[in-house]
Amino acid sequence: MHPQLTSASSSTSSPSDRRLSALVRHLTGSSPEIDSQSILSASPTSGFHGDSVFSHIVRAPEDPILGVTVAYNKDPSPVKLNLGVGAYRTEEGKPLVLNVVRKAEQMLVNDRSRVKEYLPIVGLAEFNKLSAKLILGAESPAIRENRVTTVQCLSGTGSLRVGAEFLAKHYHQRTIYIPHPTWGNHPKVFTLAGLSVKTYRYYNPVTRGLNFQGLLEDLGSAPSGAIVLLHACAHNPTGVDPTFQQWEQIRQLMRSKCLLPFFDSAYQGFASGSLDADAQSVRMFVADGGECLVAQSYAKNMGLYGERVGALSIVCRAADVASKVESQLKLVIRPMYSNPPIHGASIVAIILKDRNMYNEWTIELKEMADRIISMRQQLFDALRARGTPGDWSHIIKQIGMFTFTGLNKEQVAFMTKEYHIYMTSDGRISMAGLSLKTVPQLADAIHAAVTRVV
Ligand code: PGU
Repeated sequence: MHPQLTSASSSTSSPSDRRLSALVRHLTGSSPEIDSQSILSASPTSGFHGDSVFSHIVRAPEDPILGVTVAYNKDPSPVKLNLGVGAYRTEEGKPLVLNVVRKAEQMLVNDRSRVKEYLPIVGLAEFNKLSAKLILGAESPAIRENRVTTVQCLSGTGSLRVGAEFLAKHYHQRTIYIPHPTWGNHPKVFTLAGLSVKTYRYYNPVTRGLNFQGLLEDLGSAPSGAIVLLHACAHNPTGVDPTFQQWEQIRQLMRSKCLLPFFDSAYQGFASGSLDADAQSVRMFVADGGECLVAQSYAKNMGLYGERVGALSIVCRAADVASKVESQLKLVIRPMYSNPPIHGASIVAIILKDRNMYNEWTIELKEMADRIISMRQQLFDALRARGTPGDWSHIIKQIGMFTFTGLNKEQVAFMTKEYHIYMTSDGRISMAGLSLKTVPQLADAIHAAVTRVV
């Protein structure tokens, strides 16, 4: 042993003190050698005075949506059914990788010229261009006039977060109005980005439809310039969207008050089966020449959930503004995750740029949307056949991935306990997780819940 270490082993110091002082001497260069065995053998509790420095930390609750899958995975029942997370399942209850995505991946693998270099901070240029075209329309004057900046982000969530951080840094109004209710992650994303979150009325639980009057009143009394989050289509969790005429009224009101629209487009193509129809709300706001932000996700419409592919577009009034905005977006992204991943964005670019691949995609997308729509009818018919008390017509009226059933927390807990059906506690069910085989099980469970649990 090194003489210094030996001399440190006085009878007054404990073994852990000796290890600590040896480590200090080693790190400060005063001891070129060290008894590494004694450092490595230091157990977490033996040396540093007992408790973990993290022992005060309290266990956080599971996420209200993703936590449903955690609970589902723990259930050993063979009949369990997960209608919590908004993720598409086939008639056989399996996750789906689109054929066109498999093809694109094969092309990527076969192309030996492809490398794994870092992408630029803003991501894959081709992907960004095509994404803007997809949401704003091929003929969009805003794109033609170079007034749009698009950056590749980590799916819809990442796009919202980057947009929010940019606004918190550079926009004069820090208040964002989000619909009530909304996707559970919205308030967290915006608050952590530094915005102050307020809500506007959106849903009427009595009609199970839009509270249009409440929405107009709340946006009408928002301070001038406030940011407003709008679900581009297939509102989550309610499945209730404004009509075309109502969108037009919302647009006029927002423009008259200089409210800044921030669209969350997580379901383009899923509401109606048509990519263009589902982008109408966004295009309406861009057509008037005004400014807006759009967060796009390819999780649902291309089934690229875990690849985390999305884009943030900021539509500006002038090309030079858009280019300065982009320079600042880079400063937001660089310290956050440096630059985005290459694989998923390459898949999307291959599909969007080739006419045949694109057409194939739209067919597969329409099949998914149609299957969801048919599940609505199946569930509605099954409840009617059982004479389940209540008016269930909202199941066929609502659109997109979810039905906001109106079931309360206790009824949801009952269905999970007695029928092994998993859903979020607000009564939202993912219609994409249902199949012909599981509709009767869900209808039985709903019937039992509304007749036995008040
Ligand atoms: N915006 C809305 C309105 C969403 O519903 C979702 C996903 C996202 C953004 C984020 O999607 P990305 O995966 O980041 O692209 N909501 C689903 C998925 C589960 C979750 O909560 O993330 C849901 O079940 O509500």
